[in-house]
Amino acid sequence: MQKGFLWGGATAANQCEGGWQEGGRGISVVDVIPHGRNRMPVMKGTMDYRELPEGTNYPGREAVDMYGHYKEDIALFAEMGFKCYRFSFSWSRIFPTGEESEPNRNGVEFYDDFINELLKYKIEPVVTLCHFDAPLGLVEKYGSWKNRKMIDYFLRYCEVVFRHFKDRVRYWITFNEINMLMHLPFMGAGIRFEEGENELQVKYQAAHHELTASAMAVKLAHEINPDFQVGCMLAAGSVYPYSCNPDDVWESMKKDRENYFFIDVQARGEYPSYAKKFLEGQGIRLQMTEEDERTLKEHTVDFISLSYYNSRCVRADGQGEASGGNVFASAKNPYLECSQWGWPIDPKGFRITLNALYDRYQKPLFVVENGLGAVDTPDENGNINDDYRIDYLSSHIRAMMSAVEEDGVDVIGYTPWGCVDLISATTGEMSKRYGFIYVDKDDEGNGTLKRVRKKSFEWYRTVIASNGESLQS
Ligand code: BGP
Repeated sequence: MQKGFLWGGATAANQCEGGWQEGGRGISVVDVIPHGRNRMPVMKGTMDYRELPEGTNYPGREAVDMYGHYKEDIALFAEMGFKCYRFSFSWSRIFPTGEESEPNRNGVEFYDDFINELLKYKIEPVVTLCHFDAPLGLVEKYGSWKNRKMIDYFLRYCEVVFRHFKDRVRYWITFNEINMLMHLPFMGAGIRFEEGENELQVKYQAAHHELTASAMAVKLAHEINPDFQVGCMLAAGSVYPYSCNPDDVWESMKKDRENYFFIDVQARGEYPSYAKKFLEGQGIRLQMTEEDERTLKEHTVDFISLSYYNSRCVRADGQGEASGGNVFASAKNPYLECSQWGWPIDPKGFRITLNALYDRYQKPLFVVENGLGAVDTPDENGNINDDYRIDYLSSHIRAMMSAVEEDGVDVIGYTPWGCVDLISATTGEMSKRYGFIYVDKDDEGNGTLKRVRKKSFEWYRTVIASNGESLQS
């Protein structure tokens, strides 16, 4: 890979930080998302978290307590040779209710120390501003991103952190997996539906608010420091037609566009014509000012970041077996094996996805999530021999390198997801692990939180040291 390629790892506050009531932090959306069968309805916004029974387990509240372990975790990242580390700020740690005029000093100091610790090891911070969390205060009072007021609160928060970290953070990502808003609106954007509400209308209006806020953040970032690099973030994974039947091909194009829509706006600066027609056809009228349109046009992102876990597949007739995958429903692809959680494993699909995104946008790509969620069982000596994870990551890194070296795609970095074990976003489980570092904690929340290097830890250290050349297990 090219010199300076950003090898690293990725996490997010909502799934690893914990410390939900430490240092004056306010309550966040993630603190009210339960483990268990109510998780999906709450994340979808169809069940009100205030109706959850007593005794509910909220795994995000403690998570893996990176709040109390960050020095140890960062030292382990440094030992693997990380060049960068992608993580997110917890918005409600900085603005507890979202509405304060001044930030919470304790919260800012926490990230000060955190970032200084990274810089001590020459690890480049890559900060996601909003990764599945929003202050619950803004959800309660304004309905979160349904409401245009959110833009102002978000920018107030951006301004504080852009100025404060002006000389220490260069890479920023506005909204994690912005397209998740369509699938898990409460988790993705704090949106709950009222009876009788037109859900599609609400979601696209909220999307417009996020898209506008993102463009305004790009503008502000560049004013504060012209060297800032600001990216958008897509839950990516190309959609294959199930067959060469033109109906399947057409369906796959439509499905891809549901996701591309967001990046088309953030990277090309305007609503694409297919989206305008779609919204019109659905009877959706967005409140959008001319000023919004100008902002979108003039402040597109510097790079496109993405998560890739699996490709998707679609049949126009809706028949056949369904498949799992990173949130979106998909048809089962008979050519692919699946993970223990039923997510297809498709390294070639990674190469295809990278090519498709680069063809479409011609902007640098940053792979900020990729990985295999699997059960890890320590052996009698406490070792974790996660060869399955090494296989998955090796094949995906190989595919990414082919995209770069053979196809000419510009990829600037690679940060596998959950480099230290953390809470799964979709299931709330601890047992769905992604890390190079094992954390002793189970699905019920029991465990010492002790960190243990897995076999993949040493493997990844070698990958980074060899700049991707040494991939075999
Ligand atoms: C992405 C999210 C991450 C992460 C990952 C893996 O959608 O950005 O937050 O959780 O998926 O998903 P899961 O945790 O459900 O296995």
